[in-house]
Amino acid sequence: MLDDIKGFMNTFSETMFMDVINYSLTRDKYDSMFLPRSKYSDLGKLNEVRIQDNAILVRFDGYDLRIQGTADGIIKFTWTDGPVMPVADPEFVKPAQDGQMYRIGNNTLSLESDGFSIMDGSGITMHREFFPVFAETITHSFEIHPGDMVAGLGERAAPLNISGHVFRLWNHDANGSYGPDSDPLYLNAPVILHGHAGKFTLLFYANAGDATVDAGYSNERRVSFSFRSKPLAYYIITGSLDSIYEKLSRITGKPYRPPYWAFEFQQSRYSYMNSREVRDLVDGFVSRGIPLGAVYLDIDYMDRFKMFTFDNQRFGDIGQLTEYMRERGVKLITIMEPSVKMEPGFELYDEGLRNGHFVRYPDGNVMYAPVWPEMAAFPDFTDANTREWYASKYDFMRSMGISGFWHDMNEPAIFVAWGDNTMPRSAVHSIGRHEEVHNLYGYYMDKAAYDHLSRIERPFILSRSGWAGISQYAWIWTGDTETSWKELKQNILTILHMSLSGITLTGCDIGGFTGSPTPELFIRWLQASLFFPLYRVHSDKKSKRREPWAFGDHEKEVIDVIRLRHSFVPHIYSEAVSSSESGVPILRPLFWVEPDNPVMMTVDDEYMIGDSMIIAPVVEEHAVARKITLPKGRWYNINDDRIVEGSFTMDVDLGTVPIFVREGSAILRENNGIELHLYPGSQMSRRVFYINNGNDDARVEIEFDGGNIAISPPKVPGIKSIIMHGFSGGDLLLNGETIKTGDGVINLML
Ligand code: MIG
Repeated sequence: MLDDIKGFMNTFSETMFMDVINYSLTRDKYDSMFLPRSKYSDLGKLNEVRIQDNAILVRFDGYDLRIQGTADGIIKFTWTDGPVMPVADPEFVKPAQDGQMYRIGNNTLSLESDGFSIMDGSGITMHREFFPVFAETITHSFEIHPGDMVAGLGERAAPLNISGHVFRLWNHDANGSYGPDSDPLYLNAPVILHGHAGKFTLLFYANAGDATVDAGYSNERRVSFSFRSKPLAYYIITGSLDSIYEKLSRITGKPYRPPYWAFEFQQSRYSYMNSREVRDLVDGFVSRGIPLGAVYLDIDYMDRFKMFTFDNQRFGDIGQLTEYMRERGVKLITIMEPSVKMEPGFELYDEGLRNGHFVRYPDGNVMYAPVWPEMAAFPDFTDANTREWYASKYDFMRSMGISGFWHDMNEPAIFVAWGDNTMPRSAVHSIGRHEEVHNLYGYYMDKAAYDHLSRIERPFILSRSGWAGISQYAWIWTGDTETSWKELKQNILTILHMSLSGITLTGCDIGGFTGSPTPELFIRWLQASLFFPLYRVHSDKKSKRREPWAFGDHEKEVIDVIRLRHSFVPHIYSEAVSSSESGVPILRPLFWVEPDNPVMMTVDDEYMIGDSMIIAPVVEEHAVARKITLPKGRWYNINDDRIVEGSFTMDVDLGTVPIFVREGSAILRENNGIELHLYPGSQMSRRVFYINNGNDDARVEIEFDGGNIAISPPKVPGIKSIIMHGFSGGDLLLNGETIKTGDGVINLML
């Protein structure tokens, strides 16, 4: 505590204490004067149901409900209007009436006395919901059963199955450190997956305001969303898990296609303080031959935390630094914040003020609040002109050689003396009151940068906050996690909840943000994160150094994991391209492939990469053995090419990373050039992968049919060699030509 106050005094000027108190007072004053007390009128009774154009209209006393659906399993319910959300409606088809039932595409909707049910083509009830209750909040509920899977809601420090818990949807700076059960966190997405009897339904609410989600806590048979603001509009999506996420991405936006380099190992800390330190860091990697894709500059690179500035003393030679790094193949990424220092004469501030780009109070006064640059104004990113104005400043950063941007504090986070550490609820944005659109602040900051930068290249933006669909603009990391074994385990699930919310470009601070991991914990964290799209070491100011060579006797083990990751970069990249095509998340829980097996619902310490690989990282301290559960089918242990199945226990040491490849798969590996590893199977299978060559990605298809393998196009561009696994003698046909495989692995030079 005393330490924190001392730190505060060293960082900020004397007036900062008063600023924090003044802001908290001003916020409370405005909120009490201007926030309307919401009281929604009653639903009343149902008067009429009819089909009009491509919708079913259901008229209640208080509300006109519109139900629309697609041919392939999306049904939209619109009960009210409200602020415009960044969603796109899919193409709706005309429903058909059949007594009390309505056919919408391949689903059937039935109207009941207290709600609706949705049945699939075989007549099985997929979803049953209740008429909403309009009172001080708007509450919408649906039914769950014992043993059902409930997951999603964005970034959650929760178990894999979230039923039995209560959550809040309100993007929130976790105040410097969090562990399991902390709620809410930086990114909330109103997306929830419900699995019952091997079938899944997903609900997506187009609402970015404050909400509480009671997931079977008060009533174990119900999940209830209580929204404080409008709209009440939601999409119900049915189908296979793959098709559910493809359909969700049609509404919320598809993940973008990221640059290849962003998947390489990244080193960060709060903060590398000057150019010298960064050069030494890069030299440290280069001289040891450790792969390094990017280095981050945290807030101390700026001149008094002013955006788009560099401290002259410490980073006066920024252009030379980035040039030095470029020659060594390393990118530099800078932290960016939404706050614009209130300082007359500071051009960014003057321009923003002059052109009305800042968020205001309802009476028209600009809303100022203290954060790193002390009193600051905040761009209204919900406005397209403001977005373009702010994002055009990134050109300066690019001209200094900065390749990527790290969006922090964009919940937005504000320093307060008491109360909520964000903007006043009554503040005004172009699309609504802050309380109605709060969860979109970071999303629109990311969109600003993305829209601008993507005109010239594939951008890299790493963001702390966001909303559903954020992967079309930015990557997300799980923020200020504590350094502990339980958080290491938790973090895997936090990432999977994001996947199950359709957010696919994710990662964490490897080693945890606050604390200094033992070498063992650090190595296990590197291993557990092996396939996270973002692979970045980052930590707090007070933490011990985390460069690979800071781990003494364990330096080699640390470097081995980083090299192992590096070998998988082409494959993870390929999965990311597939995800940008399909909308299906890269990382998945095991139940994805065996949704009707209750055992798979309980596996919470393994994850899948696409549908061909599983990692079962060791996440227990001092472990000497690891229990592994695999979904049905035959899997290759990647370390010895043995076929394994079902459940078994494996001996492990500190270097063990259990990884399994499904038979009938193709895996790309980097090894001084790209190798294509083929794992033939007993059944026919088809795989698609992508190989990056600069700005293009070559699409390659492989068909496995026993010992007969067909690759198209036959000469795969950019591949150094093909490596066959699992052949013990016998002949193999590759594109019709016989190949003698001999024993084990062979290497085919093309
Ligand atoms: O108020 O920029 O989550 O990664 O190092 C803390 C300093 C601000 C929070 C981020 C963290 C970053 C830190 N930031």
